[in-house]
Amino acid sequence: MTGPQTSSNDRAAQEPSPRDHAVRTAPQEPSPRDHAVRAAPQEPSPRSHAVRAAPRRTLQLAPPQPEQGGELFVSDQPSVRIECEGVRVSAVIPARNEAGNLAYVFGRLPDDLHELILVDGHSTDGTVEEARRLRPDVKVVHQQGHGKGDALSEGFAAATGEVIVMLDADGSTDPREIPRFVAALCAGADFVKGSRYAQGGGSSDLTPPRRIGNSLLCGLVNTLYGTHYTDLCYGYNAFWGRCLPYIRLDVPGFEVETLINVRIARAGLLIQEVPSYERPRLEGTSNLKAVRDGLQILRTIGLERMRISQRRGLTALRDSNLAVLAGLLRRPGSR
Ligand SMILES: Nc1nc2c(ncn2[C@@H]2O[C@H](COP(=O)(O)OP(=O)(O)O)[C@@H](O)[C@H]2O)c(=O)[nH]1
Ligand SMILES: [Mg+2]
Repeated sequence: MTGPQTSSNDRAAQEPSPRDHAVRTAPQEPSPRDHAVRAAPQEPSPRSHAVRAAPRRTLQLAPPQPEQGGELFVSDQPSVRIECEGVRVSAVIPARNEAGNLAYVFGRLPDDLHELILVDGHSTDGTVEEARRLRPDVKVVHQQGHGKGDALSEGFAAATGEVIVMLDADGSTDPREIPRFVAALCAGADFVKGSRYAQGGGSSDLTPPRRIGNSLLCGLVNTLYGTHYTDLCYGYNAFWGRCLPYIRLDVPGFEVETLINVRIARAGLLIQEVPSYERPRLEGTSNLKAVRDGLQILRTIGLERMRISQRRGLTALRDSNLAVLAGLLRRPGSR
């Protein structure tokens, strides 16, 4: 937990600008095998064209080793390491009454993590105490608002690593997959998205209604934004901290992953899917209600689309006003 501190608050406060694009290193095109998802930006810039035309290169990722069937675990397994030199990785874990699951989750974290941030959502089961008992170095953020989206927003703001990994506290997302996510970032991706549908991924947690809902919503986002996502509503992702200004989280609940995926795609960043295996939560019950939260996700997709259209309209209006003004200014000189 050492090294220079970069404030994510500062980063999040910045508005994305063309300069942000210009300063980042040109990402490499991943191979189709690695499920690269290239978003077609809605308002392409010269920069995003340049990125898309980058030469292809195969990303060297650790081969997926899914453990099928949701069987339990193990803290006596050999430890894993991220091994991406000079890159500090912050793990952000939202938790609401997950005390019984933390030993499993924390026990599987890579040894060389820069920091572990647990965002507590007003838990009443001793989650915070258990987290501190297991990992005295854990950074606890006491969430002010409510919901997973709000928790992630507060957790991202507290992160000081160059890379942020978001995963769940219920044991469904395996922390031992973190090196796979970080390797894809270090190989050139801007944003790495876990996918249960990519080859080598899977889920023993998805119920039929959730599977259908996820697939319909994913299809809708792909149609609207020209993406090729294979999974949408999954909470295991990793990204460079410099992507935060593009994400600008402003939703409280489970619609958060969808919003992140839409905004990252709109920004024209290089998105890489990696396979991930989701197990059923170990203890406790899910906070998600399939119908309520499914409808909220649908609403979020619609609102985001409207927001983009309004912005486009305002840009067009501004451009036409500027053209009129330029015409008026030219007249005296042209006489
Ligand atoms: N801090 C915080 N964490 C939450 C909240 N709601 C859900 N979570 C966490 O988000 C993760 C995913 O939530 P979960 O209930 O398992 O939803 P599911 O995986 O979609 O069934 C878990 O680690 C939860 O503890 C919340 O309001 N605040
Ligand atoms: Mg869960």
